[in-house]
Amino acid sequence: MRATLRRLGDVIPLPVSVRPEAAANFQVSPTVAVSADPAAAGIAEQVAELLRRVTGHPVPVTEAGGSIKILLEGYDKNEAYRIDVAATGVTLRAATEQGLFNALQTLRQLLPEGRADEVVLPGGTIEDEPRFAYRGTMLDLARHFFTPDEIKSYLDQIVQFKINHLHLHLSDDQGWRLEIPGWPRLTEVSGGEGTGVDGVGGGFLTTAEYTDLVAYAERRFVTIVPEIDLPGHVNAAQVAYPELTCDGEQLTARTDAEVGYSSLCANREETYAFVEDVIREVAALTPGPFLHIGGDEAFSTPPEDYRTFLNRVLPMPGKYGKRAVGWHEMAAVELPPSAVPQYWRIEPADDGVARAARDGHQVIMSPADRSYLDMKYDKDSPLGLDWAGVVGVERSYDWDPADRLPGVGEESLLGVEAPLWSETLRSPADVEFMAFPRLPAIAEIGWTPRAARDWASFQARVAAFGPRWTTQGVNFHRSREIDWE
Ligand code: TNX
Repeated sequence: MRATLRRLGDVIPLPVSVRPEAAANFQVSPTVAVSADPAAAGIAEQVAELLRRVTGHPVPVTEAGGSIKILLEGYDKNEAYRIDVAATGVTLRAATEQGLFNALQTLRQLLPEGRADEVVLPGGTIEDEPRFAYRGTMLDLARHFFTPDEIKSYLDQIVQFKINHLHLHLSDDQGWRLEIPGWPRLTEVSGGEGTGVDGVGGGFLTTAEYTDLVAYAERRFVTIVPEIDLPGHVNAAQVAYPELTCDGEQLTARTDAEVGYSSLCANREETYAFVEDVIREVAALTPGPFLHIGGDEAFSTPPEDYRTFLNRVLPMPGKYGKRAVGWHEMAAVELPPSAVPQYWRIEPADDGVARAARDGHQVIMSPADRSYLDMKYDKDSPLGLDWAGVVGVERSYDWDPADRLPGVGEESLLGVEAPLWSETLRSPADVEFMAFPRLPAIAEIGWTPRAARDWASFQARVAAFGPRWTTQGVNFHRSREIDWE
C-alpha cells in the first residue's frame, strides 16, 4: 500500500510553528539508519523502532552517518523541540530527552500508523514548545479499578497527544486502590472484589505494582499524580478501620454513587496519625513533585472542621517533599506557598481560588462543563453522567482556561487537566470511548498557543486520526461532529 503523504502540520496538538517545504520531502529508503548523541540512545532506539514498524526496513542505530539524526542540543526549555525534514535527511533536536520524546510523538503522526510500501515524510521545519507545563488527565481507579496493564495501555495512548501528567484517583467511598504499609486492611477489606460502583470493578495496586507503573510512566515522561481523597470520600477507609470514624462505629461498605456523606473526624488525633502515615508512604513511593489530597465535596464535614482539618493536613505533603494539589474547595484556607488548587466548578464562585492566584499560587483548570471526560457527549451517549451538561467535542475544544475565572489568567495557570471519573465505566474500551476524541482537544488547549487554535482545523486533524485509532485498536467515539476519514 502506498501511504498518503501527510501534511507537515497534520499533528495533534498543533505545533507552534510549521514551515512546509514541498521540495524537501524525505523518502525513507531501505538503507535508512538513525544516528544519535549517546545520551539520546533511548529515544534513538524508539525512533528506529517506529521506522521499522512502518517500513519493514532494518533501521540500525549508529553513532554517526545515519540519515535520521537525533541531537541533544539547543533550546533551554524543557519540552521544546525542532524537526527538520530535508530531501537528504531528517534531524530531531531538543535540549532534553523529554523534548526529543515530544519530537518522536510528532514524527509518529507524520508517518503512516501501519506498514506501508513507500514512506515519505513531508519536507520543512517544525519548531514547537508547550503553552503550559502541566497537561494532564485523571483516571478514577476508586469507582472502578483498572489493572496495571490497562493503565499502561492508556498511558501509551495519551502520550501521543503530549499529555505529561496522569492523576490517579486512588481512594473514594467505594474503594481504596493503593496498598499502604502499616494499614493493610485498607486494601484487604476495601480493595477487593465487589468494591466498585454497583459491586463491579474491585482491585488495588500493590506498592510494587505502583512503583513499576510510576517507572513506566517516567520512561514516557509522564508524571504520576497520586490522589488520596480527604476528608470526605472516605467510606472505604472507615469500613476498613472503624477508629477513623468519630465514634468508632463499624460502617458498611457502599457501592452506590452518592457523594458527600462520609468524613474523617477533624477533632481526633487518630485522624492525623492515619493521614500523615498515608501521605508519608505515598510520597515515598512517588518520585514526581505532586501529591493530591482531594478536598472536594466534603458536604458532611462542618465548615469549621474542614478548615481545621486542612490546616493540619496541607503542610504534610511539603514535609515529605511534595507540592500539595487539591480540588479548589481547599482554597477556603490559607495555602502553603507551593500548593496547587485544581478548579472544577461550572460557574465562577468566590471560593478563594482567585485570592490564591493573587497570592502567587498556580492553578490547574478542569472546569467540569468543558474538561470532564465522564460527561455524556450528547443525550444519547450510552456512558457518562450529565450533571455538568453534555460535553460534545467542540465544547471540549472551544474554550480557554485563561478566561475561565476572573483573577486567574495565563500567568496563574500551571495548566489544564481532563478528569475521567469512572462511575459508569466498566472496561478499558469504555475509558477510550470517553477520552477520545475529547482528551486530544484538552491536550491541544494545554499545548498550542491560544491564537493558533481553530475548531475547523482541529476537526480535520481529528478526522485524520480516526484510521490511526482504528489501526491501534482504540475504541474512540465516532462523534457526528467530526467528518471521519
Ligand atoms: C464530582 S468534581 C466529583 C466526583 C464525581 C464526579 C462525577 C469532583 C472533584 N468530584 O466525586 O465522581 O463529580 O462527575
